[in-house]
Amino acid sequence: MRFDVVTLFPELFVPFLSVGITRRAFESGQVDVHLSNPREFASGNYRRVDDRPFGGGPGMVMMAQPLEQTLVHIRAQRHDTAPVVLFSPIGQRLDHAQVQRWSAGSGAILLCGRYEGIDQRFIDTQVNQQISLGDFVLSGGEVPAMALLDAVARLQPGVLSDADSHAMDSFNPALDGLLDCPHYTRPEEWAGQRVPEVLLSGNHAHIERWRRDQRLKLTAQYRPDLLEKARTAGLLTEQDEAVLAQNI
Ligand code: 9D3
Repeated sequence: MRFDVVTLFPELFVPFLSVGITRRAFESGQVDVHLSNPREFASGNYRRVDDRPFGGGPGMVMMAQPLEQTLVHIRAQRHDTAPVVLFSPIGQRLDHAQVQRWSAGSGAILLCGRYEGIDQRFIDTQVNQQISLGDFVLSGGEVPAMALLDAVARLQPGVLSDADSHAMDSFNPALDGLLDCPHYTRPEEWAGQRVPEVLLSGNHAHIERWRRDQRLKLTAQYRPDLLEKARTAGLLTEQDEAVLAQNI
């Protein structure tokens, strides 16, 4: 798959693409990321990419022309009709289901906004979808674009050391949409706190039941909305309900 990122700050992506478990996916081209800077496609001696808003008001607006020229350049390289995704606070919030769809697709053109926004005429004619990271204000779309690329890259086959360990992620349908259980590693006692004995027992049935119980309790405590979803979807057993009833 190929992702073209349109950003005024391509240098932000360079360290991101070269570290961690996702590095191999990016460096091998399994997730092929190309960076384009609209400033290179802006006209005039000053290569302006932003201007003052018509009608007045604070901040600057990204101009349509440099963005359009950037798209022309990208479209000439990609022989497809990849969708243009704008990261924007008004977009639909990114979730695991969306990430799974992107990770099974052939890529997209990811547009990172800066300043107060982008000329609406460009959005109306060129943008297919808007994605938000949540209801808080960032200074641009670069961090959301990296979030999407990171989430997509780690779902690629062979990226995680244990080929199936993302089957164990919170939000993965394989865990019935419950939060993940707590994890422990050596030493068995740290700062006066022991690891739960069941995890040292070697009894895998007990361990799995304990982990399921922890997932249920954590989800009830932190994300009752997710628990209700799992219940409505018929994913909770009588034993699950009994565990939940014990600890209210
Ligand atoms: C004063 C109105 N602001 C909207 C809340 C203007 C504005 C603020 C921040 C316009 C753009 C931005 C930059 N944000 C993003 O580009 C962005 C974003 C975000 O701020 N929050 C969550 N997800 C995203 S995706 C892109």
